[in-house]
Order: sequence, then C-alpha cells, then structure tokens
Amino acid sequence: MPRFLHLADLHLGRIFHGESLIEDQVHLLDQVMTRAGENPPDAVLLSGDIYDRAFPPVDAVKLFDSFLTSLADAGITVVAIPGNHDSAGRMAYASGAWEKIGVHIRADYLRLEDPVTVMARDGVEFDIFALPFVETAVLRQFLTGIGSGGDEGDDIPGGDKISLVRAAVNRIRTVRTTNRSAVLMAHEFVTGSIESGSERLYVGGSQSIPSELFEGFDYVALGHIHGTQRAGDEIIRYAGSLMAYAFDEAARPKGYLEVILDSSQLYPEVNFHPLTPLRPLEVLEDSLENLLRNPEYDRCRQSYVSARVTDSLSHMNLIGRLRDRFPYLRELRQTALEAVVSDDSQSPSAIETPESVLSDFLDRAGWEEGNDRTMAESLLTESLLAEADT
Ligand SMILES: [Mn+2]
Repeated sequence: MPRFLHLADLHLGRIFHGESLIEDQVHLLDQVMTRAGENPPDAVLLSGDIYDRAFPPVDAVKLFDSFLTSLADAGITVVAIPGNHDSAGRMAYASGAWEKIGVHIRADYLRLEDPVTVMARDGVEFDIFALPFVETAVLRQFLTGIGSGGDEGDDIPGGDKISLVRAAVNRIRTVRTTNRSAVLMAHEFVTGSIESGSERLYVGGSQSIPSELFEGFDYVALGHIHGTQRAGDEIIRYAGSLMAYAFDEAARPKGYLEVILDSSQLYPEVNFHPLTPLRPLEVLEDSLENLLRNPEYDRCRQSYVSARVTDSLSHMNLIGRLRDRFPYLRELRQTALEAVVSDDSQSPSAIETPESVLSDFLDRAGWEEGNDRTMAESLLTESLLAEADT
C-alpha cells in the first residue's frame, strides 16, 4: 500500500528571539532521515514554508540541500511546494534537474494538472497533485490564460482567493484518474483549523479557504498552520511545523504525519510521529527565588526558556542571574509589573530590546509579517551581532 510522510512548515533559517535555530533544525531533519532510511516511505511531501524567508541564510540552504540529497540517495520520491515564506522563483532553481532523480519541486502553477505519479513498493501507483501557495495575482493570470491581457475569465467570478483556489482545484479534479489514489498538496489557511502564535500574523490578513473546496481527494497534505490538526475533515490535515516556533506552542508535540493509503478502507491510516527537539521550549512562571533555586527547574537548563517572573518588585541584573541558571533564556517577562504598566503600554514585552523596539515600530507602521519584515528584522540582528563582535 502507498505510504508517505507529510511534513510542512520547516521554516529553515528561522531566527528565534535573535538567535539562529539551525542546529535545532539539523537535529530534527536528521531524525526524519534516520527513520526514513530504516523504513523507506514511497514519498516525502513537503507542504510549503521550506525556508523562513525568501532570501534564506546559507546554512539553511545547505541543510535543505543535504536533506533532499539524502532522500534522493535513499530512492525516496520527494514533492515540495513553496509556502508564503518561500520565494517560489528561487525554489524552482534546478528543479528540472532534480526531477530526473525523483525530487519534484513544484513551484509554479504550470503543472497543476500534471501529477507526480509514484509507484509504491508493492506496485500500486498513486498521484500527487501540487498547488503551490496561492499568489492571487499570479494564479489569476495563469487561470485566465497567459497573454489574455489579464481579463478575468468567466469561470473565476470575482477572482478573489477563494474563487481562484476553487477554479484551480476543479481543474485538478477533472484530470484525476479515478482508479488511482490522489493526494493534493496546498499551503493555505483552511477554515476549521486553529491558529497559534508563530503563524497567526501571517494569516491575519489573508482569506481562509473553506475545507469543502478540497473534498474529493484521498488525502490533502496541508501546510501553513503550525499545530498538527485536521482541517474540518478527517483526511484534510496539517502536519504542523517542524518544531515549536513560539512559546505559546511550547506544550504541543511537533513532528510529521505518516499516511498509508489503503483503498479497502474509507479513510487512509494517519499516524503522527513526534520528533525530539534539541532544546525544548519551556515557559516558567514563578518567583525569582524559585526560578533560581527550585531543583524542579534543573531540567530546563538546556531548554529555550521564557521566564515569567511574578515578583512585584524589580530586581537588579535580572537577565544576568536568570541566564546563569538558564543559558538558553530567550524571553523575560515580569508579569506583575506588566499588569501595573499595561494601562499606558501597548507592548506586553517587559524588556525593551532593539528587536522589540523595531518590532513595535513595524507594527505601528503597519508592516505585515512577511519577507520584507523578516528581512528588516534579520538585518537588525546581523548588525547587532556585528556590533557585539567589534
Ligand atoms: Mn505559511
């Protein structure tokens, strides 16, 4: 029976509170590779947001390179689509050559109706259709016919995101072969799913897609939402992100889905496989005394820590003392003091760092989350690091 792994929202090259997560990401993809090597699936599906930004750092590009190379060496078919964080144009680099060794990077809409057909180990074939993240202007132009001068076609009423996705998926439906299982990949916010801290802002302004539009496939492999979940239907699923990218996701398991298409069953078998993070995220809310002394927190010395100090008095050198105890302290809040100042403060963040000042500024200037904003933030981080080095 066809068996594949569904991953999404890798966000390679992500910066977390000013620090690179590349070691963590190497650690996680190594686990995926080890397990895929021991029990090779027929395919690995990567449902968008491969990178965290359109201009990913070199170590992120190297990591994706080695991951794809290892999968190709193991003879595993790969299908990847860009998400809203990726530059579709850059992801498409050398995709024609990759394709010859079973790595299918579907970065544009030209091949919507041309599935990747995979032969499972038992000889059963199945089709994987790929809908890259929908850039409405680009998809509209594609669906209305290239060179038509951008007039909206009769089949795309309004031409808004929902109509465009409906039109694109309908095209795919008309070509799917009924005697073969068909999987659809997409990177969208689908109604019926729950948002979390690390992707909330990205979806704030964009339209969500009713899950009914994705019906009629044997499985829909979604990316975009960082918590693993169903999207209104048993077989329309988010794999969730590779790791927790925000402290409000600290308690959620992260990993990937294994999907087995059993045509004798109503639904495919879907198993969640958690990954072990290099450094888990921990939110610790307590008095300073307890945070520093309580042996219960010894286990967090190697974790990324958000310390929420409950004391109503401020302390000298709070960051330094907490960092001695928790070397990977990434966020510090003084919850009691926040309550006092919250009347005249917009920001919930208690420490004013250059990053938080920039982030506040960008919020007020109305810059939405996206590549420009990520770039502004990383430029600041880089210049701060350069300053610290000199
Ligand atoms: Mn996304």
